[in-house]
Formats: sequence, structure tokens, C-alpha cells
Amino acid sequence: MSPDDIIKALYDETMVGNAPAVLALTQQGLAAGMTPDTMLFDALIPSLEEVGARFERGDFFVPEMLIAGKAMAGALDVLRPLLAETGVETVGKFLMGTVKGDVHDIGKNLVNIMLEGAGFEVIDVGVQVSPEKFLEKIVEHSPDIVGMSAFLTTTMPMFKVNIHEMTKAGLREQVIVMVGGAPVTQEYADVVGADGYAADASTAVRKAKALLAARRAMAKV
Ligand code: B1M
Repeated sequence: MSPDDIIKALYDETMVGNAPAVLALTQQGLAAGMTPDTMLFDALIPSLEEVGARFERGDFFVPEMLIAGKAMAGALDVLRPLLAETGVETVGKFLMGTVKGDVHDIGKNLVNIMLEGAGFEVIDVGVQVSPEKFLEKIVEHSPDIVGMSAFLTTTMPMFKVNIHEMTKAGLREQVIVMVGGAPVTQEYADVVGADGYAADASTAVRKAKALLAARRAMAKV
């Protein structure tokens, strides 16, 4: 199979949630010298975007979304060590979770992989993370940055709730807060009082580094 054929097959098989085929194609692509980035950005992510578009049109339902998501997650398991393979020293501690009421985790996991690749120590607190759990984990781990993902318009308001709870607990000033997820925008991040927002995983890494550098520079003054 040529690289173009692998990309097309990865896109198609992810769309129909054929996890064994997606796994095999991912391995085949790597064996053929294709980069993890190519498979991720030219096949896997666009395929899930199309799944979402079909769900919106009523052509796909939740089970189709679920199996497509699982197929993508299987490929990510193979790509994770390669995407994270940089040997960079820890640049900071990043605590990351998907907010309460929301089970989406593929995007969060991808951001985590990229952060690890850039040298961050990532503490993943999972999905459906309640405000109480965020507080507990902040106290336990003292992260530099707290990242929150939300993928539904109905769960985005949890950002504000969580930030409010951090403020009440006296923890807000100790951490940088970043938010993201498919429906989130910079304007929304500003409204809820987050310090940073990013639309995708690689921008999230750049933003996290910039926010941390700015915080450390301020601390020196
Ligand atoms: Co759901 N779902 N889903 N779903 N799902 C979406 C999000 C949706 C947009 C589909 C659609 O209608 N087009 C829609 C939300 C609509 C809205 O609110 N505006 C939706 C819906 C409605 C639902 C349910 C309500 C469906 C139902 O039950 N009727 C339900 C909700 C369940 C719940 O959470 N309570 C539901 C369930 C599910 C599944 C469980 C079946 C499955 C999730 C599997 C899983 O994650 N383990 C699923 C899936 C797979 C999707 C789509 C198809 C794909 C999501 C995905 O993984 N994208 C999705 C459609 C879509 O997004 N186009 C959809 C790929 C991923 C790499 O991108 O998640 O955007 P993304 O992550 C990006 C950025 O957002 C950013 O970087 C990531 C990597 O580049 N980012 C950050 C993420 N977090 C960040 C944090 C940062 C910075 C950047 O800083 C901290």
C-alpha cells in the first residue's frame, strides 16, 4: 500500500469504527516510514471531524461515534510514545481533566501527549472531573498549570464553576488556568476568567510554555 492509500484507508476505517484495521494500518504506516503527525492530522482527526458532521446531520448516531472514537484511541496508543519521544527535561507540571458531565477524552489525551512530548509532567485526572476533585488534585500535586477540557456547550459552564471554586479555596493565584475543547473560543475563555485558551494540541503546548515563561518572569521582578 502506498502512503496515500494508507491515509485513505485510515480515514475510512476510523469512520466506520473498524478498530483492528485502524491499528493495523497505523502500524503499517509506521513500518513504511510515515510520521505519526501525518497519520494524525491527515487521516485520524479529519475522520472524527466527519463523524461529528454526520452525527449533526443525523446520518450517524451515538454508537457510531463511540466506535469511531475507540478506533482512534487505539491508534493513539500506538502513536503516543512516538509523539511524546523528545527526551526534553520537565518544563513544568500540568494537571489536566475533562469537566464534570463530559466523557469526551480523545482531545484531552492528545493535548496530554503533546505536552509530555514538549517536556511537561502531565497529571491526567480523567473525565467527569468534579470541582471538588480538581481542588483535591491541585492541593495534592501543586501544578503550575491546570488545564480543563469541555466538548459540549452544556459542560463549558463548568469552567467558570471550577475557577470560582479555586478562588474560594485560595488556590486560583497559585496556578495558571488553561481551557480548551471543540466548542470553546478565546472569547469564552476570557469571559470565564481563564488565563489561556488553545484551539488544538500543538497551540496548547505553545500557549502553556508562553504562560509559564511569563509567570516565571513576573515572579523574578
Ligand atoms: Co460526542 N459530541 N457526544 N461523543 N463527539 C461531539 C463533541 C459533538 C460536537 C458532535 C456533533 O454534534 N457534531 C457534539 C457536541 C455538540 C455541542 O455541544 N456543541 C457531541 C454530542 C452532542 C455528544 C452527546 C451529547 C451525544 C448524545 O448522547 N446524544 C454525548 C455526550 C456524552 C457526555 O460527555 N456526557 C456524546 C458522546 C460521545 C461518545 C462517548 C460517543 C464519543 C466520545 C469518545 C471519547 O472521547 N472517548 C463522542 C465522540 C467521538 C465525538 C466526536 C465525533 C469526536 C470528538 C473527538 O474526539 N474529536 C465529536 C465531534 C467533533 O468533535 N467534531 C463529538 C477529535 C479530537 C482530537 O478533537 O476533541 O476537538 P477535539 O480536541 C482538540 C481540541 O478541542 C483541543 O485540542 C484537541 C486536539 O487537537 N483541546 C484543547 C481539547 N482540550 C483542550 C484543552 C486545552 C487546549 C486545547 O487546554 C487545557
